[in-house]
Amino acid sequence: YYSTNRPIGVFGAPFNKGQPRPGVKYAPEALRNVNLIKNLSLMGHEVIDHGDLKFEAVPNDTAIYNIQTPRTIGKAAKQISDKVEEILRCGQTVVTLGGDHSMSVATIHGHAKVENDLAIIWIDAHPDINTPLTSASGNIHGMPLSFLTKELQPYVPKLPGFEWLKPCISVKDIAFIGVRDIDKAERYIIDKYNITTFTMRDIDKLGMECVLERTIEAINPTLNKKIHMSFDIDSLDPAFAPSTGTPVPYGLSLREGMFLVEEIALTNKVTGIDLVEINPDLGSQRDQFTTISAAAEVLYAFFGKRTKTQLPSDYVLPKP
Ligand code: NNH
Ligand code: MN
Ligand code: MN
Ligand code: MN
Repeated sequence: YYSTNRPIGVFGAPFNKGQPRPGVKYAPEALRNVNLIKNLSLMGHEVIDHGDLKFEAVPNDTAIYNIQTPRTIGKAAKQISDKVEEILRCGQTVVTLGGDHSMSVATIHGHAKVENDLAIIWIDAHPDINTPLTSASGNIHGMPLSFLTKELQPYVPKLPGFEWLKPCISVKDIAFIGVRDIDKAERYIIDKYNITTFTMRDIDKLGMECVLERTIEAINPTLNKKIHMSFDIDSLDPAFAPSTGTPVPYGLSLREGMFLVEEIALTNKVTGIDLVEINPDLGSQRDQFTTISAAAEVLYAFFGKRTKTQLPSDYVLPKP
């Protein structure tokens, strides 16, 4: 489990303009309502709650390349990037509660400003590496990694609102885990740059422990880099996370997801975490509860619930 002595800095990024379903902005509130912050502290960590950011629409934000509100998204992303940078500069491990996955363009950017050599573990049904020119949907939540990777810049047009963004990672630093819905251009990019990818089939075949060993071997073999863990709730099977915008069948079981993050935590290298795409507006009340609980449990697993029992230093085993 996570056992560095860094405090945990949590903030909410209720951002929803990277895709068309507005309810994803209620996820930070829903996670707070299940006492996420208090439960993390109960695991023995120092937790600092930095509250939720507020975002504003930029007026006259005209569409470009099928992207509906580029300036509004770019402005929010700048706020998120600055917040991540600020929290890391306080020496805290930053946990960003999304929001849709477009926010990771910002969290990784802010993280890379502080840790200039960063490895990215992208746990998702989707690889989110479309460019504005290849995306069929125009939804930026399917594009963040194309904006961030140096190698792809010849193919990525500069969007209005994103002038501040500097590509800061390499395709060599990314690993995809749990992917099972890959668009044409994404397939091409993954093959062309040989991006480390573990599909559901690879997980079945190798087992999760081996998948993570190979991930570290590929992107951080000497563990000299800090790790950014971006967890899209749609990596989980819809049975465990039905309330998400683009559920994809045949995904990770909840226990597989928890084991994966427990193993990642053991590296003691993670300084940034995203938890994204939880949409408390979608599905039945039961679906919503299932999804929010699953998201919280994934985070608790990372931070040591069920592997670490809090024991007072003066504990005495009672004698009869
Ligand atoms: N690949 C699709 C797109 O570009 C879907 C992306 N949706 C996600 N990504 N939820 O994680 O729009
Ligand atoms: Mn995603
Ligand atoms: Mn996804
Ligand atoms: Mn092994």
